[in-house]
Amino acid sequence: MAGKKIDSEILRRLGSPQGSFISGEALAGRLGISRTAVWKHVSNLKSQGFPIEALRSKGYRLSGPVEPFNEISISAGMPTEIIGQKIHFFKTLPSTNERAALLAREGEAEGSIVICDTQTNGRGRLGRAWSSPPGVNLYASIILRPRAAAHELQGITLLGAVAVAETVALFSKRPPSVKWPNDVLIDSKKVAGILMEMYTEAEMASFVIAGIGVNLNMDPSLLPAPLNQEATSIKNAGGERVPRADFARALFLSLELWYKTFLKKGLSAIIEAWRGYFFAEGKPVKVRSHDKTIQGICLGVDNSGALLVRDSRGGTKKVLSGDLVRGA
Ligand code: BT5
Repeated sequence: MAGKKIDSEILRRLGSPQGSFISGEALAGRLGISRTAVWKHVSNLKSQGFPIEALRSKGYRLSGPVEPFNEISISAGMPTEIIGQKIHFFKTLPSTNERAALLAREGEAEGSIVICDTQTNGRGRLGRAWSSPPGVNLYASIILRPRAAAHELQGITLLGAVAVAETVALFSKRPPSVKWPNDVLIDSKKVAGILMEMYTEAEMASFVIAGIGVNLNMDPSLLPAPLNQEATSIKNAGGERVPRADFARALFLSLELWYKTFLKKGLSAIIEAWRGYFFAEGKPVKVRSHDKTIQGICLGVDNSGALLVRDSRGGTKKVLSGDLVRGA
């Protein structure tokens, strides 16, 4: 039996009847594998966030529900009007942003979501990778079609960050913060990243792909160094196991409300909310932008979402894109 098949067979057997223990020996016998192999599979499932309790004298049992994660569980009771009228769910994709852009080019309506369990080529900015293990996190891309000129959408990444931070705050024991331009942190570690990709036609936006990755139940120690020290998940930061479909629905609602605010009032309303989560205003920072590093005191962001930094000579630098490093 292949690894994944064994995992789902273990979950199935632990799930019926709910709550009763089944010994490692019995599981091994039924699956035709060794007890050590059972233990390894169970450890792996636990690290993915499945609620499995292990007692030496009794064996293993499920200590909570294993929620289904698919288009049906996500769309059940979806409280939105624009986002999520159509959900394209996949077990595996190279990248949800890539698939959403393909669909948008073919005319897919605004609000459609591409979401998957795991990505094989999840993307960050500037060709960086986004680690996307199965069974634990959220990887989604939403197609937006704002009628706006490209320059008006410069700071739209902050819209994604506000919606993600607001949703993380609902599910997390620890408060989230935002790091300019596209990170959400818990306890100074990255819990989510946003990749807004704009496609233009004659200076106008033809569509925007809002790509969002949130670490919900992932055990960051499974990531390679140094990422295992820099990343966290809501569960890892002392939280409960997060039901992925519930989180997804809450996120899409928040995104829709902020998107409507943006369409009505512009970016300044988004920036005001974003500031409430920003930790670096008034603090010394280092910003890497292209091949330059700028150091100084962070003055916050301007109305277009650009970062303002006062350098040692008292001049103010405006940074349109880059990476903020805390504690310069
Ligand atoms: C981002 O880029 O933070 C944007 C990430 C967007 C991911 C979503 S998932 C759904 C959608 N489909 C995609 O293909 N992408 C989007 P950036 O600021 O460039 O940060 C990338 C850096 O974050 C990497 O170089 C790593 O250092 C770190 N990183 C990678 N995977 C991570 C993870 N799972 N958790 C925390 N940090 C991670």
